[in-house]
Amino acid sequence: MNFDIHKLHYITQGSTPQQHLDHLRRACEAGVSWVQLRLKDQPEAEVLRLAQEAQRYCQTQRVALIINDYPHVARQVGATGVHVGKTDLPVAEVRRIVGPQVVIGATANTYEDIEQHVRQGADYVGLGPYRFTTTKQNLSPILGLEGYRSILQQCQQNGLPIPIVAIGGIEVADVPALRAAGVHGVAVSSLITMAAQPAEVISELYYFLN
Ligand code: TZP
Ligand code: MG
Repeated sequence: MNFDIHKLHYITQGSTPQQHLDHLRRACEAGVSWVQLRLKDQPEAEVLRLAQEAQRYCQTQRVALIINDYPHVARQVGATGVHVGKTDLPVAEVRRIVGPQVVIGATANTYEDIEQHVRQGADYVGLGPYRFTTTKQNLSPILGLEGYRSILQQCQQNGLPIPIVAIGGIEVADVPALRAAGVHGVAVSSLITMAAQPAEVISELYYFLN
């Protein structure tokens, strides 16, 4: 399927499930149109409950909801997509669970990761981390701008047809160089969650992404 993968992805964070939902709503009210519910260390039943609530809200706002880690939950709630990382199910297996109509995003840290995700049918790749961040545990090696340049160059040389979204400690000022390197978009969590004026940050991000 040819999905419209948005250029700005907001990833939830929070110390309680309710905080994830509150942050998700705040980000949507401030202008994001693509959000990833990223709950860690919760029973699947709780993830399902929150995903249902998030999906109801996102539908009223015409926001795309991506569920991190849980393909069955994504399918059950009718989410736009699911995102899987290196320690989750492989993309091909996720596709068997969710079918052709659901967006699959997958995390990559190397060119080889991207190649594998493309081969298995991913719809976008989250490539990172750009720089150190405390938002994610067990970070893969930091790529920095040079890492993106070299990986994206390999993608272009080999004609890998997939939108690549940069992630990990990204700030507004990073976006022009990342776009020039060839990324499709960026995924951010703290930048929007911690912003005193999230709408301003979001409009700056869109300015550089469009
Ligand atoms: N994957 C790589 S870095 C990261 C994830 C989920 C966290 C991104 O959050 P932040 O706060 O924008 O660094
Ligand atoms: Mg995961």
